Amino acid sequence: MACEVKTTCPYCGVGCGVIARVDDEGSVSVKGDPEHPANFGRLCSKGSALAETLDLDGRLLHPEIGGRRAGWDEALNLVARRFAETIAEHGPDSVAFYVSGQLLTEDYYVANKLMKGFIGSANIDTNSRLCMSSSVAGHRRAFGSDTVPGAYEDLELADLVVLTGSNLAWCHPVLYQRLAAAKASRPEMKVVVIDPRRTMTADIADMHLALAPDSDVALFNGLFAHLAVSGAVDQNYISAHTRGFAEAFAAVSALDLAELSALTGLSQAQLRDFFRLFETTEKVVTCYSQGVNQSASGTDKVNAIINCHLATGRIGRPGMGPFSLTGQPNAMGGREVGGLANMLAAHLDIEKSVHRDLVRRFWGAPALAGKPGLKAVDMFRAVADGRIKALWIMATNPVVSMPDADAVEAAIRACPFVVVSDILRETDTARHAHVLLPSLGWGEKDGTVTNSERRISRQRAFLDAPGEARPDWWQLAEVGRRMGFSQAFAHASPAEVFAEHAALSGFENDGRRDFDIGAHAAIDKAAYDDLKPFQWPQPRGTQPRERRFFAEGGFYHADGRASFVAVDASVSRRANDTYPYTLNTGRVRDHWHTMTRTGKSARLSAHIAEPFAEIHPRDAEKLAVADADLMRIESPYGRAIVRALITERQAEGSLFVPMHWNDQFASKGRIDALVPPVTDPVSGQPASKNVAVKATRFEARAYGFAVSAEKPQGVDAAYWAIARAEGGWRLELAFAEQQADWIGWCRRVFSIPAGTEPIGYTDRQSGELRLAFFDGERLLAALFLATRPVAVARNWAVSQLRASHTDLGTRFAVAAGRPGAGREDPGATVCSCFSVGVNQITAAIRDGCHSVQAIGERLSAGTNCGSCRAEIRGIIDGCLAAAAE
Ligand SMILES: Nc1nc2c(c(=O)[nH]1)N[C@H]1C(S)=C(S)[C@@H](COP(=O)(O)OP(=O)(O)OC[C@H]3O[C@@H](n4cnc5c(=O)[nH]c(N)nc54)[C@H](O)[C@@H]3O)O[C@H]1N2
Ligand SMILES: Nc1nc2c(c(=O)[nH]1)N[C@H]1C(S)=C(S)[C@@H](COP(=O)(O)OP(=O)(O)OC[C@H]3O[C@@H](n4cnc5c(=O)[nH]c(N)nc54)[C@H](O)[C@@H]3O)O[C@H]1N2
Ligand code: SF4
Ligand SMILES: [Mo]
Repeated sequence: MACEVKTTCPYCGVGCGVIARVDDEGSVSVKGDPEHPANFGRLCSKGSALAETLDLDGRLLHPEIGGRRAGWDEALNLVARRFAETIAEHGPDSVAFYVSGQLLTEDYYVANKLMKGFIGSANIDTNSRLCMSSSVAGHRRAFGSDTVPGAYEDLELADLVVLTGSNLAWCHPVLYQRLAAAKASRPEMKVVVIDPRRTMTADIADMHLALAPDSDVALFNGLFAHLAVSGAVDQNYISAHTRGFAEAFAAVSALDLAELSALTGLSQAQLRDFFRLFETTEKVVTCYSQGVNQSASGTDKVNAIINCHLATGRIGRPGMGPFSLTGQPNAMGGREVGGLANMLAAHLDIEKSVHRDLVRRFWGAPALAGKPGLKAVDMFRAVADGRIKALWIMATNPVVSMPDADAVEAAIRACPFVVVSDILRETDTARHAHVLLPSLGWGEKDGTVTNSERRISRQRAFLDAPGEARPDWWQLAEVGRRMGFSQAFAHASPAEVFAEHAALSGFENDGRRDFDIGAHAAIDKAAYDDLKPFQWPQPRGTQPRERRFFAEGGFYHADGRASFVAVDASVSRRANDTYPYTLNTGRVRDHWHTMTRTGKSARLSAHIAEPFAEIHPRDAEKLAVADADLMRIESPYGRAIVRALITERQAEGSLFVPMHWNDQFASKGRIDALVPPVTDPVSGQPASKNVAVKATRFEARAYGFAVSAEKPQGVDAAYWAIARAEGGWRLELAFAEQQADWIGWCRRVFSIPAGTEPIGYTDRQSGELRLAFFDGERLLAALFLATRPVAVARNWAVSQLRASHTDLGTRFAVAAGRPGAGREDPGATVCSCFSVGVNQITAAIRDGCHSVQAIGERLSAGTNCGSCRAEIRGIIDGCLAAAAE
């Protein structure tokens, strides 16, 4: 029977409410939940495409031991036994869990309890170390707790929104849309974007400050000095609620504009304008994300920002405050359960004996960890050098996402015992596991997540568990029980875990700790199933209510005051003579992390189908790299091969490469292989956005593009990248040598049945070769080769996989690689909801559609999720500028 279930999107930290509908035939569709206070019905491109990522293709459906299918009992017994033996022989610190901000709070709680309370080590760290740990550290230095003071509404209420190190348009698209809508209704509202490159987010900015990499501390220290000198500081707030102002001011007071300009690469006029705008606008929100966190000075950047808000008392009031945008759906929940190696559950501090004692008593823990454990980068070092001998990796793919990724892979490969819990059977990490445990994925599992504004929402199951997959919390609790802790891990449902977590948050709290959801300590299954999204805190005996922190002080340092932190403005330049470029890494609009889920969607894969490097035209010229050429990028740690995307949006001297591509989708796209294991000294967060590299043009003898109905197998090319496409797959290729037998190559790679003859065409002079294989009217595969990057119209070629080729003419058109009359090439996909390509948009612009709205009316592009609206605006601007020249 058809049913509708309210749940929460599993992607970014905006935490949008989703209504999933399963119809009578079992097919799933999703829409935004109009009642959810994060999105009020909106969804972005990734959220809208959720239903396309739920197929069982590639899923891990049974436990495996050493590559063979095993039963749950056997697998769990083995995990429990190997962990127990390793601990008995080498002590509790010889084992570790590496978990994820994509776990649900209940999973995370059980993992943390098992490691820190019962195994007796704090060697549990999470991919949030790579994501949020600088924010956590900065919050704790300033506030005495890891508290996000404000709410999303503040972005709408502010008169100035500063976005620094955040590509909100692509990474938090629904929040970006809320901001864009607020700005459209109140045009006097100002937006400043601070990012070395001009991202899509900059398109709504009144001011884009393309600062030099990692010069944020200098910029915000300069702002702090300006605020102090111009009299914009709030002396009452400073004296009533803070400490350390004088020291922090002393650290910045000598900075003059000339020096700041040299440090940040911004002109004095830009600095003056920004400082003045901030000074004269009371309602300011400063949002920040990975351009701030992922840095060797990440924690200092966070404190430099917070200093400016504390100095002006602009915190915790409507439309005001520093705002850390969390990345993963449950980055915040993970912090609440103490998933980081240097935290305890319920925002308690592992380094405080009273806090340890409290948790010990609450859990009845026999072996509460007495000191912080190893942070991610150090954890994998300890795996590499043999200190850690048993490792359980859950809901994260470190072979792709950790810095020094090749070394991380080698460490995992060498580790005596590795357990991986994932939803997929083959990931770059899972292939090295001794034991593979099949987890439930989104739509199958039940639990809670906390979004960036402290709002706890339910994820609810609406699909049956596939195969023998089981929830992550259950796997952990089973292992806990089998290690002899049956009472502590007797939970029978996520509701019971949540109730215990809520009870701990309220235990001996009395308002002394920020995180308190004691109101839910006695929640039963029915109430849990019914739980509406609510913001914490919600102490025992209170009703949910929206509140902000710190407008009236009340910080969590012992004296109740916030700390100013004196931070060093010097900028360390990593690029050098041998490695002259700064490699910056991050995200694209339609892919999620290591692509294990979004890589399944043809629609999402059509936006950007291969790994690329954004490079400034002058740098491209220096390197003799033309558009669509391939580039080799190298650091002392590793190398990658990616497509060149020449654009003035990139700053000279910098390259931007997405973090997403893994070994399943590209030959050499794992960019973290190049990123050194350099971390922030306070937070331990890797500096993934400032890597010294060199770049060269990648020379190939032949370039290719192919489409194939079957997934390409065993592609032996110097460069390849595959992507899902409607009706099959698309493949980009480059070869160091010409092949002697291209037909045989195609037969093998595209699984062409014997006896199927290609139609083809070669031009020996130009080196062009086209081959197309048909099964009756259906295209099986087509390969287009040239000695230069192939210029065939990609989306047109892809669409041929689903077209029927009744007459020989259209088959030859495929082989010729040219759309016939009446078959226009739509161009690269811009709007993934309606599959509208760039060529269609430029044609509409030529026809007089000169606004995003007009394009929407003509082509529907941008009218559903809206994630592509910034790009459409960019295309319009580009076309109109070109026409004006
Ligand atoms: N589409 C999509 N959305 C996502 C994700 C995804 O994988 N795909 N992942 C989610 C997760 S887990 C996270 S953590 C968030 C991340 O969200 P964001 O932090 O917004 O995304 P990034 O692209 O990693 O980096 C943001 C920007 O920081 C800039 N930057 C680089 N160096 C500096 C610097 O020194 N100073 C400043 N001020 N800026 C700099 C980069 O140029 C980049 O544009 O996105 C979440 N949302
Ligand atoms: N160079 C560079 N590196 C980066 C970043 C960057 O900006 N630049 N960003 C960093 C950041 S902010 C982050 S958050 C990380 C993200 O990096 P990862 O966490 O490694 O990336 P994901 O692809 O999200 O990995 C999640 C894994 O969990 C699996 N999975 C999905 N659902 C479930 C489930 O319910 N249970 C279980 N057990 N498994 C599941 C997926 O199949 C996938 O294998 O990358 C970091 N690495
Ligand atoms: S903004 Fe998009 S990815 Fe993020 S939670 Fe909302 S729908 Fe999901
Ligand atoms: Mo993240």
